[in-house]
Amino acid sequence: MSIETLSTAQLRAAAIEVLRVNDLGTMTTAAPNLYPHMWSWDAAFISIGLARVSVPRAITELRTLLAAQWTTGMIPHIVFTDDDTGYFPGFDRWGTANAAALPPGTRSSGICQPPVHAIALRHILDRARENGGSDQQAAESFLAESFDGWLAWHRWLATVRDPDGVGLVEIHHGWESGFDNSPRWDGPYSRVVPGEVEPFTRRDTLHVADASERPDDAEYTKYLWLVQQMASVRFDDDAVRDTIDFRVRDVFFSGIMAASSEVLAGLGDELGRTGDAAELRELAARFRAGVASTVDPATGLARDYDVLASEWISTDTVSGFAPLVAGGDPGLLERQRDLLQGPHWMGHPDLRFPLPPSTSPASPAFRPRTYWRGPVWPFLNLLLGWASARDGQEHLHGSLRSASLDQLSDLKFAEYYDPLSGTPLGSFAQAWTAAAALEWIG
Ligand code: 2M8
Repeated sequence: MSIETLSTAQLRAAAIEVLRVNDLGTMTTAAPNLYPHMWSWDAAFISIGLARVSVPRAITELRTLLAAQWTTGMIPHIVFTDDDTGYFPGFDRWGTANAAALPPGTRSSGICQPPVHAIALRHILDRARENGGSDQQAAESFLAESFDGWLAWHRWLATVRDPDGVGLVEIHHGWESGFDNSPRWDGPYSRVVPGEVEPFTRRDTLHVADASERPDDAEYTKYLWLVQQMASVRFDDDAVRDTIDFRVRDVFFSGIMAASSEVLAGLGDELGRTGDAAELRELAARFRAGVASTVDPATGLARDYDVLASEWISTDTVSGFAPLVAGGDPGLLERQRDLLQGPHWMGHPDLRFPLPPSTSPASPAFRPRTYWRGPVWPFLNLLLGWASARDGQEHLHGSLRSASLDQLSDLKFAEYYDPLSGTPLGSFAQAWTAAAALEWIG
């Protein structure tokens, strides 16, 4: 069914139902069975969708996440519910109970994810002001209440994760990127040699139709080895940097850092926090420049950097479009927009919908059904759409919007989609996919 035959009212109602099913009251699970906890960047996108339905509920989502912020400023990538949901690795396996920076009474993982949160807060505030009245009051007081938390988060990323001030965020686990098993990380992971890893039973493979779509056990052993390495130093930031076998400057994370710092600066202006706003604008400029510095002149795509191997990571993945998220030099962005809409990406002739796959179908690394190795991720298209609207690119925004609405009109709200057949894959009723639909509908 395309969006022409399905009414937007039906799509909206179905998306709202997905958010309702995942709603635990003060947090929304990323998906009903596969991801029964709160994930950091999922929560940000979810709150964008929630703001189209209920501003107070959207605020609650971000407030819950922020309540789990570590004393260092880090916002953890998973906030666990109190229930034993069977998700692996759960709170106990993470070993974060021994971390000095874990706030008392909270249960979280010990790594982070990209900082989309200020962008989400901006959306909530905009919706609240459109509504006026108590929504506006609630969003404005939440901004005042939470600003210091978001500022501490950005400062932590800028200092602890970019100690040399190169304008790129260093990550210590593929999970921090959110692009778990992307070809981006094949090189760094090939050099991770796990020591003794405690025995484990995976649960993720129970919730997908075909286990070959997920990372294999050898990959998972490496993921757990890195967690063990961090736990062995109680997740102390400096000690982790000295211990960990995975240190990569993540260009897409950095692009989000740039964009989000700019947005947070604007929110700081509204509160009269002039000095903080100026500091955030400097961060935005630093990370924009960092992202632009990675662009491979031959391909026009941005690259990650493997710190331990001292080498660039060149892949044909959607992360190469980090400059489009970061914003910046008009010439660079124009070249990137041409590439994005060209035959290796949105314009590839075999695509079911003209949307960017996570890996280009023209790349030998492309796997159309395997998680972060090829499928289309709807929430990423929303992010690219937001950035294109910010930059006045109505045409690109419109193309992403109409193709996304067509894709999502299957009402499955899948975690990811096969770019060639359009088949929904991974978890269904994935909350950030439903949120993306709500935001695209508007
Ligand atoms: C996936 O990651 C988690 C680990 O964090 C997993 O595989 O268990 C990724 O797609 C990540 O980007 C996402 O935030 C998370 C929840 O949707 O699932």
